[in-house]
Amino acid sequence: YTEQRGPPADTNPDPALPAPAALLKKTPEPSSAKEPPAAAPSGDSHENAGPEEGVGGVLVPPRDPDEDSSSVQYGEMGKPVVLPANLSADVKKLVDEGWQKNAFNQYVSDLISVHRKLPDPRDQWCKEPGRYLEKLPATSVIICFHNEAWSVLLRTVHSVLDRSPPHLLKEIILVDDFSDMAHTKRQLEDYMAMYPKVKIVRASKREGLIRARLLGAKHATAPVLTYLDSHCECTTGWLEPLLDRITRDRTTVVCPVIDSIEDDTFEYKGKGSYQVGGFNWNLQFNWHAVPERERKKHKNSAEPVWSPTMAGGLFSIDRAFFEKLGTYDSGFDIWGGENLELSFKTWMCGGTLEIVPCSHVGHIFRKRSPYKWRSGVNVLKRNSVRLSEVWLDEYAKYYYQRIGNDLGDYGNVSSRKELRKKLGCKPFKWYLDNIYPELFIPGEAVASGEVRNLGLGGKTCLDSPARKADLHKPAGLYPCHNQGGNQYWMLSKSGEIRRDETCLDYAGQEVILYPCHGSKGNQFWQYNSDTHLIQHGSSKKCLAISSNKQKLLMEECDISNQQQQWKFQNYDPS
Ligand code: LR7
Ligand code: MN
Repeated sequence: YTEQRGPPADTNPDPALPAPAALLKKTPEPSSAKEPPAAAPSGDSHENAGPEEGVGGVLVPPRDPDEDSSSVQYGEMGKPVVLPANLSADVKKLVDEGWQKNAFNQYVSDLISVHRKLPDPRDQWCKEPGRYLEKLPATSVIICFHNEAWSVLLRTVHSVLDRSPPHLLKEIILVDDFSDMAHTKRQLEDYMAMYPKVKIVRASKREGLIRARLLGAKHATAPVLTYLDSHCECTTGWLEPLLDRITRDRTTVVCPVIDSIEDDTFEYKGKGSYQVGGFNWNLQFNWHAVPERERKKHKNSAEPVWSPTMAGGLFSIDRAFFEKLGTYDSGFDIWGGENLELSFKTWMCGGTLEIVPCSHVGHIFRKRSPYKWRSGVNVLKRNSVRLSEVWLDEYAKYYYQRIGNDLGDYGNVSSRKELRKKLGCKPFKWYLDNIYPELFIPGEAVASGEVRNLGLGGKTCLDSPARKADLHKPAGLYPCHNQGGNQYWMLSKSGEIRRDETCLDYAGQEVILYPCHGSKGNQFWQYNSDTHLIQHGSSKKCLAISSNKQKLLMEECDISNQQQQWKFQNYDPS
């Protein structure tokens, strides 16, 4: 990209370049003449003012040298906006504050038009005439937010207004989940007054996104509900393919392909390929390649594919079917688990969950959650226990093992169990066998739980965070804590030492975690419960701990060396 070209910030800024503030004030492609500017009116609190303050021509706007500088538009066609490295102290402060409040670069978002154009990531197949049914139902788009940045919220709303055929968009329902940012109050009302399709619903206390979504559904009047996070951008043609699937079968729940909007540059990264949803036994959602058995069903890769789970934030569902499924469990608090609940019951209670590759919506992926949760309660765990109690049958124990079998207070789930019975939903085993056969079942493991070293006092356990970012990093050691989590390992029948989808892997350097490949080799370990040695298949070396208990080692095997001796929890080779 050429955006970073241009003079460094502090050397003779080009006077012809418009200041960001000037850009903010013009609306590049107004859909209505009376449209107000995207930027907050000046005089409002800091968080809305963005680059209006302290800019003074210091910031060098990213620019294409061939372009007339008066028409520079940040982030158009989804291009990244890169701030110069040497910002003035004032601007840097604004940038930092934006990150602090939102966990994304709000300053950059404020520079970008709320109507910016995006690339069209669709396959040609999607655009063929007659691809979609002529008569489609309208939808209510429900967007819940808690303290969303002004420009980001507006861009979400405008991308829906600008890129949905008017007759298919009944209304947009903005559910304010008790935000306290200044712009979420009167200013939002005033702005949206220009758009009769936009309705604002306010929660009277912090509900969390699950109950906020239910509140939105209560106000919705269209036959189809479409949910979006409050930091999305819809691309051309996003809606028709979703509605088409639901019209053909009212029990189909559909998700767009979720493209990424970068948290720092706001670059729109349209994915050429896409993945389907899964989960692990910590009940965390994850993405997978489209399995072979699914791939084989389709002639064209743009056809909708079955997905075991959904990410949660972006989907359309027939309202009556959603109600039949008992919507969401309103006992779920703040965030998390509701996506798996809806996924499981969709499949188990007669529906189908699909990813529709012709529909692309961007989402800002953040590295941390910027808002407050609840203090003192592990909200996610509570939600996940409710989910397990109602839907997981005999498989719930695998999750419980991960949380040290401490279920905590998860409230009452009897009405949810009642609902499942009333609907006559299939068992979770059916779901695993038929919809998600890729998932490794811990019950099929030879051992599961901690892997304790018997040397140096016998208090050291094999430990690894095993998060995505830690893949390929050395596996570690830590005092045994008996809480499951990062010390929960499984020895598979085929000799893998697994943490869900990742396996202990030794290629001659360090012992690392690597996605399980199922073909033994560097991931093949032999455990002898008499000698307590863990011997690596290909190198024949044995796993050991260093004398300072800090490092995993691979050594020549020596039965008499306690630092090579391990005990697998729940070892049962039968
Ligand atoms: O208390 C709250 N009240 C809210 O209204 C907390 C959050 N919210 C809003 C928030 O403003 C946002 O619009 O709820 C939405 C989701 O919150 P995020 O964006 O902080 O969460 P996320 O994108 O990390 O979370 C994903 O998982 C969640 C589990 O509960 C939800 O299902 C989110 O909708 C979901 N997001 C997506 O599916 C987008 C793709 C991410 C992936 C993979
Ligand atoms: Mn989100």
